[in-house]
Amino acid sequence: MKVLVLGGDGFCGWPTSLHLSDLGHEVTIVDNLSRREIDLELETDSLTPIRPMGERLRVWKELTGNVIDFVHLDLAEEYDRFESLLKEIRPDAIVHFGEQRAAPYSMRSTAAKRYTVDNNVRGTHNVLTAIVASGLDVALVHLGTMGVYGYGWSGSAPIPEGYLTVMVPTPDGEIEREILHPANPGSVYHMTKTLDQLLFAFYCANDQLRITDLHQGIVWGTQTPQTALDERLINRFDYDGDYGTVLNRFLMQAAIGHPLTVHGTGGQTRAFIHIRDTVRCIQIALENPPQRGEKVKVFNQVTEVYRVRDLAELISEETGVEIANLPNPRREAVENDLNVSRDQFLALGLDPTYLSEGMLEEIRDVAHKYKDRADTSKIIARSVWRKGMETSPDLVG
Ligand code: NAD
Ligand code: USQ
Repeated sequence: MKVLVLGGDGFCGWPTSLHLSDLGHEVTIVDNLSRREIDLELETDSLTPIRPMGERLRVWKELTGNVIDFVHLDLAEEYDRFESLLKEIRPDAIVHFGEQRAAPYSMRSTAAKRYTVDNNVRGTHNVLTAIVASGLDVALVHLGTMGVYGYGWSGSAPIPEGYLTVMVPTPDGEIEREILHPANPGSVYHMTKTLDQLLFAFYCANDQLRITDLHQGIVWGTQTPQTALDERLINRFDYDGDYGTVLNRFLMQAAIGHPLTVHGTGGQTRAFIHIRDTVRCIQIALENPPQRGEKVKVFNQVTEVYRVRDLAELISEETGVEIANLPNPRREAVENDLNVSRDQFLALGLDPTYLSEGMLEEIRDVAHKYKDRADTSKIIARSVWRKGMETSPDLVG
């Protein structure tokens, strides 16, 4: 297949591009490198030493003989170039990772809120209109998030894969309807993903586009077999208060002996998936696209569910590092349960990497190895959901 990977320089997009190239697909990465620019803005950096795109692609070709092309393009701002690119390459499939993906970053300022909405919603809409304009029968796989459902909204009922069957009261009695699960975003970033869902529903119904939306949980881990081939192919590892996600942050904090930064009581329950399983899920989604005329196919892309304080206790027991309960900079439920349906990927052959197997490898091979690159002043999360909310001072000097 010819595959365009939008956002292919990022944490999920880079290992996915290598995985698909390794399988023999012709991959073209499209990215505006905005994630690297945001690191400069935040004065932080990946814990792992990621190399420039040109070097990454040269090394991949040297080691495997496989060529990946790269197009520097802004999906939100450069519509005409994107439409021309589609017509020129005529891809069979597009994988869309190219959005601003950090909830704390999306809440840190008015400018960041506006940027996140402009970038994500315009970018996704541009992708959809370009597919229609090109007339191509291309399968689109989009990375959505578990956060579109809200956490614990349906109590102990499992969160279905995208759709909910409801009874609608009418004067003539109840009628059964299948609806998109109600949207319950907890940040401006998560809100953009709920808007993406409506765009997909419309273009699927109106233009019969073939779309898969992957509602992914929090991705942890760093390396895949391909990124581990050579240090110059290494994947990024975010640990800062805006972009670092909870499990990788805890693993990095354990490696440098920093107290584990639990927000509040750590009662939030979230879904997780290892990066090795992310790339496999994308492959499975590409191999099982919806037919023309079928509704948007939604998968819950998660393998495990943990409460944040249980994660902290697990890592603390394993490594001896202490736990710190800090003021929570977010507005979120103090405690929530989460029960997620995740049958489709397992039925299609996914064999997950569980935390019990991957945790020590991650601490030893990545977090500990690169611990000297850590800037401890970037660890505490300081982007608050509402002005005036309390945040913690740095815990180490
Ligand atoms: P990332 O920030 O590392 O990668 C996103 C990439 O997209 C970056 O390389 C960035 O430069 C690029 N990009 C952003 N806006 C663009 C634009 N307008 N034009 C071109 N390129 C653009 O993020 P990630 O962690 O790899 O996440 C990828 C996708 O997966 C996101 O959409 C995110 O919402 C989703 N997701 C991520 C996680 C996670 O834990 N990392 C979990 C669930 C879902
Ligand atoms: N948390 C802590 N301590 C920390 C960091 C986070 O207690 O040091 C808590 C947060 O308060 C939150 C939970 O851990 O309750 C998860 O936070 P996170 O930053 O790991 O995850 P989140 O903001 O939800 O976002 C990440 C990705 C996003 C993706 C989402 C999937 O950045 O792109 O969409 O995970 S999900 O959470 O399933 O919606």
